[in-house]
Amino acid sequence: MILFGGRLSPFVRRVAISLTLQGRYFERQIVNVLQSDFGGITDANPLGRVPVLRLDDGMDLIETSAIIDYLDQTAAEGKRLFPADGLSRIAHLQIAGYANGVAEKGVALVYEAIRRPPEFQWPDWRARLSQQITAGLDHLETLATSAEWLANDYPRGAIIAMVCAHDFIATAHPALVQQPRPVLAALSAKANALPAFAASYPVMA
Ligand SMILES: N[C@@H](CCC(=O)N[C@@H](CS)C(=O)NCC(=O)O)C(=O)O
Repeated sequence: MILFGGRLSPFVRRVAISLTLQGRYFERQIVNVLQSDFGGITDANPLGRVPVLRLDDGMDLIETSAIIDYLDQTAAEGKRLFPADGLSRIAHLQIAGYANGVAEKGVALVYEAIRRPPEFQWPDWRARLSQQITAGLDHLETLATSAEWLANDYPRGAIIAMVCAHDFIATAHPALVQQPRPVLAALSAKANALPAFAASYPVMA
C-alpha cells in the first residue's frame, strides 16, 4: 500500500499510525497539496486532498475515517482499532469525531494564519477558529480521562485521533496549548513513547 500526504497533516498521521500499529507494510509518498498542481495528487483524488491510501490492487481510498474503517474491516485478529459494534463503537467514534473536528479547525487556521497573504487577513475569523480549537481541546481533555488502552499498551483508534489532533495543534498553533490540559498532555506523552507515534510526529513544512 502507498500512503500519500505530508508530514504536518494530522489526518495522514492518523492513517500512518493505524497502519503501523496493525503491523501492515506501506510506503509513504510525501505530497504537498498546497502547490499549484495539488502536489500531483489529483490522479488519486480529484478533490486534491490527502490522505489517500492506495491499496495493493490499485484502488485509492480517501477520507480518514473511511480509510480507518477499511483497515478495521480487514484487520488481523486482535488488531481492530475501534470496537466492532454496539454503543461502545458509537462512543469511540464520537471521540474520534471531536478529535478530527479539532484537527480540521487547526488545518483551517494554518491556511488563515500562515498561508493567506497578509493583506487578506481576517482577524475575526482567526479568532473564531482559535476559539473552536480551544473549546475542542478542552472537551478532549474531559474525554481523555476515560481513554482505554488495549493489552500491551496498544492504543485504540480514539486515542490515536486525540493524540494526532493534540500534537498537530501543539506544532502548528503552540499558543493554543499554553493552558494546562494535563490528561491530554499525559496521553500524548505516553503515545509518543511508542515508535509509531514518535516516527510520525508532525513537522512544519
Ligand atoms: N475530512 C478529511 C480532511 C482531509 C484534509 O483536510 N486534508 C488536508 C491536509 S491536512 C488537505 O488535503 N487539504 C488540501 C485542501 O483541502 O485543499 C479527512 O479526514 O481525510
